[in-house]
Amino acid sequence: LDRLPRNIALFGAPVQEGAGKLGCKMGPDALRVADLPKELASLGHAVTDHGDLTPEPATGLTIPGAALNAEIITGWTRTLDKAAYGALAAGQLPIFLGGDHSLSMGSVSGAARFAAEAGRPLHVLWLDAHSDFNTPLTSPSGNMHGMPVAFFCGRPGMDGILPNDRPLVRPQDVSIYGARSIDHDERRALREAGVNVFDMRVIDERGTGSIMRDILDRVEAENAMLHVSFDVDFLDPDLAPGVGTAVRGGVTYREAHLVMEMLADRGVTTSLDLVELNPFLDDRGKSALLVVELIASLFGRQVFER
Ligand code: NNH
Ligand code: MN
Ligand code: MN
Ligand code: MN
Repeated sequence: LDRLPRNIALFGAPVQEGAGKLGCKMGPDALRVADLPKELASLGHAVTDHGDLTPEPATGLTIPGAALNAEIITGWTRTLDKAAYGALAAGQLPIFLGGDHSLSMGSVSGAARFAAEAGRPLHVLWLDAHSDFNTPLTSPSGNMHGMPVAFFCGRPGMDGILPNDRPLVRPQDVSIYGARSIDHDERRALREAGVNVFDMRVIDERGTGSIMRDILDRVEAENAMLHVSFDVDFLDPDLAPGVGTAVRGGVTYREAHLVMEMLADRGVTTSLDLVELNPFLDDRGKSALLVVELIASLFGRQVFER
């Protein structure tokens, strides 16, 4: 088991323009009020909160199709790409406090850029009720939080947000876990690209342990870096109501902890997003508090030392 102390860098990314409902911009502060920095420090990690980032100005972009607030999201993507790359290059483990899921366009791209230079593959574990594989040409909503996986896998249609020759993530290195809402055109594109999709049905059938073991065995076998992107709506909405696009039939309390505990056992996580928490829709902070509890499991809290 590997439970080394980590050098953790927290970055707030109060972006909400990628989602269809307002409120995600309060996410970073809700996670701080729920004591995320103190919980991580109590587990023995060195934690630095770098406060909230701000998006670079970005104008003059033409994206065909439906991409709402594309210029704001482009600015955030450029800022977050640099923050992720810079933290990893400084030997830190960055945690991005969202903010909606469009922030992962930048955080994952920066991690991919660092991994490419380090000569290691980047794997992505996408914990989400949704697959976020739309492009502006397929999206039914135009909301860019439904597009980040397509963006960092290099699906066409979002040129100019970052350089087109940037390092991408290979679709077969992405595992989407917890899916139960996939749009019609996304489904075909996911299959054609070869993304690993573990939907709720397969989780019910195989169980968390078996699936996570396979995902983590591959990360270790390939000496890959691992970016974990935690969309709060991956959890069942009875547990975590503070999200803008709740879908029933989600991951249970124990299933979610087991995902985190198995990640902690392997110690392979190199960067992390906490996204889609909408404190305006929450019930007395319960979603924020649960996220903090789960992240403590991911960073080594356990019932019984093994
Ligand atoms: N698939 C839908 C869309 O593209 C919903 C995406 N919403 C999310 N994704 N919350 O995680 O608009
Ligand atoms: Mn998402
Ligand atoms: Mn989602
Ligand atoms: Mn626990």
